[in-house]
Amino acid sequence: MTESTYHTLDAAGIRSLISGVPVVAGRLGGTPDLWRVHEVSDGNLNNVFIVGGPAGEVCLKQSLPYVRVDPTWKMPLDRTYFESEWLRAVRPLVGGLTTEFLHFDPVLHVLIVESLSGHTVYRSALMRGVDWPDVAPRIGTFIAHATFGTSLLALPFEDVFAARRDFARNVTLTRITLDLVFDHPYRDHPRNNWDEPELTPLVLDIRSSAPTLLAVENLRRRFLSQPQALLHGDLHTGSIMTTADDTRVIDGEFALYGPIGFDCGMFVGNLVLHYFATPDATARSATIRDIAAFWTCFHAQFLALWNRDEAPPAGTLRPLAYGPAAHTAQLAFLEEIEADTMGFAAAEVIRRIIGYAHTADFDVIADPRQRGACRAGALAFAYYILDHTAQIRTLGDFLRHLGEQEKVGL
Ligand code: SR1
Ligand code: MG
Repeated sequence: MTESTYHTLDAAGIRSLISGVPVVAGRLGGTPDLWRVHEVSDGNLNNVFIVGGPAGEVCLKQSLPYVRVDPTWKMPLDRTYFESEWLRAVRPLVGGLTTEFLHFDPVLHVLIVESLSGHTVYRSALMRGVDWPDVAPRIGTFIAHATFGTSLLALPFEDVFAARRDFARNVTLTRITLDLVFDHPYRDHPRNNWDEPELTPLVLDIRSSAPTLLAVENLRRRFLSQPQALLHGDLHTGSIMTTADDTRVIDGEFALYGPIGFDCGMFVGNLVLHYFATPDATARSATIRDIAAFWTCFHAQFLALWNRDEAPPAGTLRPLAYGPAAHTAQLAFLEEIEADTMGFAAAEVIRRIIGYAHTADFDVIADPRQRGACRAGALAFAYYILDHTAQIRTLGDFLRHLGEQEKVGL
């Protein structure tokens, strides 16, 4: 008999749950005794399992009442609900660039989606040294379609307001981002950590730079007060599963209405981390190419959606002006997203180096001194971007400065 209250699932519980969900059981085929359950939990927050049967596989994710990697850090269970809602909202907009939604259980806080066991986490693929030039532009396409399609540019304001109300309840994970990205790294906090003492003078410089702190305050305010579109909210390279030919954005549990440049910036920031973790000039050039291709694709697709010929749905905001001035106004909105992208990217780099949640990118560097120097290079770059917000005005400027870092830390 299935229990009717929340409990963390083991293999037997998973078989029992799925046997009551025909759409999932049918996908696995056979009977529950034939289903293999394999735990693949990898992220910071949840338990994740791959379940396979004679006919196919699914992926099952269950919220825990705490942070998976730190059980003393208690958490409510609602994050799989927000991930389900995010998936249901964006999947029709982005098609095969995310996973297929199969089932959500509101008592067990379980989300079941299509399995991607033939795909690799993008961060792991980058660390292995693959060069898949189509992945970054696909992420540009993903963000353009997911954000345009959930914004006031594509939906009646009544629908946008209803979605904002729903995702505005995702306060626990929004609080995590606010604290871990925009607050703790800029002061002494027990959750901050870095291994290399040589980073400490740089950290103290960052914390005493008024332009940098004001730039972070501005980003923090924009993160909370610019509900432009439904964001993924944590779009780092570990939230992407890919092959050379097929790319999926997963893990939308941090979803919220916010500034579009936040998703762009998370992605760009994680490519910047990869850049500094790669002591190889060819791979570094490929990363600069990828960031440029991402932005070019996002920009072109967002504009194309805005200017498509088909009539917008009834109730959406009717354009009041056309012609060159209207086009200039569209470009100005994209410049605002571009400025946000650079700022959020820099904030993401800083928190991944000195904050609570680091990334694995630098683990590929065996020599601790070289690893420290590469981390210092990334930190110095992000500091420069925030400290020179007024001078670094375009992503071209950002990438030119990145390209000048060849010698930094190596
Ligand atoms: C306690 S959660 C820490 C980090 O992991 C997630 O993936 C988010 O990036 C969050 O900031
Ligand atoms: Mg995640």
